[in-house]
Amino acid sequence: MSKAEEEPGFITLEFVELLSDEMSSRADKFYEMMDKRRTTRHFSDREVPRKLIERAIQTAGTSPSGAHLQPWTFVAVSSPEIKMSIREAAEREETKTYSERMPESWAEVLRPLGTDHIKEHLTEAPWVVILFRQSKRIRENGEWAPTYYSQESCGIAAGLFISAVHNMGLVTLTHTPSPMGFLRDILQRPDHEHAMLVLPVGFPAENASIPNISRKTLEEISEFFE
Ligand code: IYR
Repeated sequence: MSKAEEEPGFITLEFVELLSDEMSSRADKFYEMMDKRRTTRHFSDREVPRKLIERAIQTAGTSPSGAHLQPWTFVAVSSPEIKMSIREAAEREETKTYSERMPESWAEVLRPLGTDHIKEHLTEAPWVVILFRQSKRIRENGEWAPTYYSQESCGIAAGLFISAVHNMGLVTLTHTPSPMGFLRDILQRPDHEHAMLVLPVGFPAENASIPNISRKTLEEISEFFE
């Protein structure tokens, strides 16, 4: 009997070691695939089967989380009426953000990305997925208790969602209308759930454009101590 099997609540990790060539080749291929991911604001209205969205959400649900509380709810919307309500509310907030709330230090870094208060992607994309972060949970005795590292946990889950969408040949955009309290009302989520990210998912529009920007190099983003 292995050590793990003697401990109640534990099982043995199933780990299949890869040959070192296979490890390198998978590392290269995954990086090259992910490096082709680009964020676009221009979506086609072409339909995407619900099964693909379910798979992306399931993949996001494999994320590690604080105390394994999995403090996330993914709300997937394809209803044109609900997408329109979200767009109208987002554009109302974003109009104020761009015209009144945004300091020049923020506007200057957004300019190269070509963003504005018009959020066509919220009605054009066939699916709009909203990630809600759960800041609290109910204990078995009915009392409320906090969740832990829910921002970090949901951030990691969002990264896995974005990777899954890219890997299945679709595009998504990380949209953060601000403030985004209206999403709780429209989507009827409880008070302890906080909208964190809006992710339209679909095919890119024909001739979708992207900013001509590049990524930092390995040297710029890392430091090694050996
Ligand atoms: N929430 C606004 C503004 C915005 C902010 C950042 I930081 C971006 O990277 C892009 C946009 C919007 O969604 O337009």
